[in-house]
Amino acid sequence: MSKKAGILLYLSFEAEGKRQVFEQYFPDRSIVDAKEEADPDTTDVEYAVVWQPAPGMLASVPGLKVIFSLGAGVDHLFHDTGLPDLPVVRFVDPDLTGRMVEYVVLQCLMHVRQQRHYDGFQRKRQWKELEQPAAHAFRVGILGFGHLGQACARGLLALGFQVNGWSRSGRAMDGVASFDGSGLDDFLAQTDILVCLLPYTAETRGLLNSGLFSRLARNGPFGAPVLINAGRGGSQIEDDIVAALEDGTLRGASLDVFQQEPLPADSRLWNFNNVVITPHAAAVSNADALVTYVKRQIEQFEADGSLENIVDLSRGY
Ligand code: NDP
Ligand code: OXD
Repeated sequence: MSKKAGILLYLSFEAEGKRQVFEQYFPDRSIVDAKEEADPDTTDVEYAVVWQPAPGMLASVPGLKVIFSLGAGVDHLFHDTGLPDLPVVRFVDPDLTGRMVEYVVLQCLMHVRQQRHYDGFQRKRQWKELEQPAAHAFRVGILGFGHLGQACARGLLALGFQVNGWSRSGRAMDGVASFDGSGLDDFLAQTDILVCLLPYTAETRGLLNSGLFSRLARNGPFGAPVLINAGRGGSQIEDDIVAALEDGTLRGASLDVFQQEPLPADSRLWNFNNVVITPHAAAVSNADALVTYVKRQIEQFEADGSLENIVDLSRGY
């Protein structure tokens, strides 16, 4: 079998057999693991699949043509100031999208159905019922109304939630009130549950702060609003979240992403019963789904030069 152009992998985390999956799907291409190999031979490499690549590593691959991000987000690439001027393709796939919908719907229901309170009662063997508003009484505001935000909106609408979406361009969807970048205040004033699915860019850095929390609705079923962030930790100010939970500005939170990951053991966020913490696990990239996606894109690229889901590097997402 004649060898086709090779693929370079660089995954900053424990890759759990991803290399083997690539080798299985691409028997006719060399797979070079630049994280694991001391002196990787990249002479025939034209594609790279990466998560947090070492700065300068991609620029050192002479024949590189396309960079694939292991995830939907691409901020992990930008600490490499020498990133070569090549197309960057991000991971957009029904498997990952479905996982994010599961996470967001679950977290909305956890708060709406007051699950953490019931968990507390159960631990104390207490038979106690709380007043329970229905899903349709809650306004879920989704910050970042792109691929994932819109999919989550569909899941929430199916359960009866009211849904508002905020995006730079004011993306529209049937059954959803849309707000553009300039409509943030109106959007927040109508939000009982704030779901952040924003990419991390210069504009979204630190957006989830005290000032923003104080502009959320306080006339919803529970009075105080809830924050759910599965976008990026750099968009949140954790000291402000702690303060807002302590003074009641926020009723609760579900956080999957953090300013520093892993979340340090001494973070005060661990202390709150009404904060659901997960380890950046809302929507992992499944190996088979990822490799199938990369394979399809490479075949298409080699056939006609086209690629899907190319990142606009000037916007940062
Ligand atoms: P998209 O690019 O499809 O959507 C991004 C959305 O954010 C768009 O609606 C965009 O507006 C909006 N946006 C970006 N910047 C601004 C801004 N400054 N002001 C207002 N709106 C803005 O991305 P995805 O939906 O696929 O993914 C979103 C993010 O989710 C990823 O970047 C990643 O950080 C995170 N993620 C987290 C995972 C996890 O496991 N926790 C897993 C996967 C992704 P417009 O539509 O106008 O362009
Ligand atoms: C992603 C992620 O961006 O897992 O896909 O965070």
